[in-house]
Amino acid sequence: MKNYNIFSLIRQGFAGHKDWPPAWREAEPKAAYDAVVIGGGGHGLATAYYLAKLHGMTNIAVIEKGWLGGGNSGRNTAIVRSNYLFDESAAIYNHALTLWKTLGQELNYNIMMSHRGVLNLAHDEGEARQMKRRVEANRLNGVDAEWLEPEDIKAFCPPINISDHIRYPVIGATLQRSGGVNRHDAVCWGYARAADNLGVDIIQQCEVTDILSENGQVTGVETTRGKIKTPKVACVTAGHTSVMAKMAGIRLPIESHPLQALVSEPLKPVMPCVCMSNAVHVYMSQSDKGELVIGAGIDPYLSYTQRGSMDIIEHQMASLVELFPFVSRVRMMRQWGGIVDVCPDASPIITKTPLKGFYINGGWGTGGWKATPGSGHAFADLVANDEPNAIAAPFTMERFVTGALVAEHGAAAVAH
Ligand code: FAD
Ligand code: PYC
Repeated sequence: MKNYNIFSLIRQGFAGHKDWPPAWREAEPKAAYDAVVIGGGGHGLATAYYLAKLHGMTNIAVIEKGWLGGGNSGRNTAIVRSNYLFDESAAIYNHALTLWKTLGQELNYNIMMSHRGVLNLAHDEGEARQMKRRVEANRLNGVDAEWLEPEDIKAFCPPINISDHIRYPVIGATLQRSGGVNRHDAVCWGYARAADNLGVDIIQQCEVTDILSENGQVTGVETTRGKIKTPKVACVTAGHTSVMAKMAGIRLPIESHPLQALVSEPLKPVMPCVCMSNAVHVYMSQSDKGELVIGAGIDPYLSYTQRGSMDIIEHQMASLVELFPFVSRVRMMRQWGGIVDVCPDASPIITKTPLKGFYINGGWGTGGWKATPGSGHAFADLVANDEPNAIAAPFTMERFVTGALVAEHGAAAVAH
């Protein structure tokens, strides 16, 4: 592994950052691989890294149509938490949270993981009852969770408005102290560099245009840079999961929606934690650069455009200004969108398919960032061994036939 330590940083600084070594090779596609991962977002790169590291599969490639992290991985608001309702979800999101804690050290890359705590607000009695139930369920599953009354919320998050005289008063909140935020592009780059060091070819600007098969078995992929033979294709293309599945003759119960976010001008530290509200569809944290990072619910129509509409912004800002009045004096700088693939139960799909050698990891909807390391870890196991491990098993596509759904609309927070 290349050594990137404080001394190399100082050396590079004095050298004027000339000859800074690329973090990974620009690989040319080979004619054949043991496996191809489609999608160079966090989940795809993590999958490749764990395939190489834990399963000895190093003759593999990650194929990305744009640039690494240019999809949802680079567009999300990087909130990490594991406070989902059901045991199956707690298992996978908590697995991810455990991996996040040491991922920076493992990859030798500063992913700026900050466990600053995540508040989920309740605004009426019905919501409060459901959230208190989730706190109990979380605790049974070893997820740290607390219920806070308004005065405790104010102490934890001083800029919040807990007045009774707003349209949706805050009557309580759940708090996951181990939740927080990290730096999404650093995660992608860290995984990419570590996978490259293990021999994985990372190929950008290469779009997969077809999945090739013979007699029910994958034989390769067609790409904009030629045909690549492989017996295993791992499809990790958030926002385009059903498009890719269709190439393999598979129809998925996924709806694709825009999800947008925006950031303010940079401020001095003012927002100490992440704060989310399902009811009014808004959430906010503050980045280490000082920008307020603000998001909303999905744009309700189906679309493959990576931008959102103005009325969502108007609603989210109106709600935010009530909850955090200081925001009314802050200028907003940038807005963008991603495309999120939403399953009927707001849970992901991690699955083998009727086409042997074709595996799908997608449908994470508005909440897959937090799962990145756990998802990659579990999916690599499935791809290497052709059997889902215990953590991924509840999320196969059979659940849409058997009805064993993992309905997480409440815990999926703002966006569903
Ligand atoms: P992506 O990063 O989208 O990677 C998929 C890649 O596949 C893309 O780079 C794409 O270019 C590539 N691809 C697609 N088709 C092809 C093809 N034919 N050939 C080759 N490559 C292809 N989740 C949270 O947990 N917390 C949050 O705070 C949060 N906030 C969000 C805010 C916004 C605005 C958005 C849009 C999403 C948010 N999410 C959040 C969801 C999260 O971003 C995603 O679930 C997660 O990043 C998905 O990661 P991925 O690696 O699967 O997908
Ligand atoms: O799942 O925590 C989440 C989330 C926050 C913003 C979008 N998704």
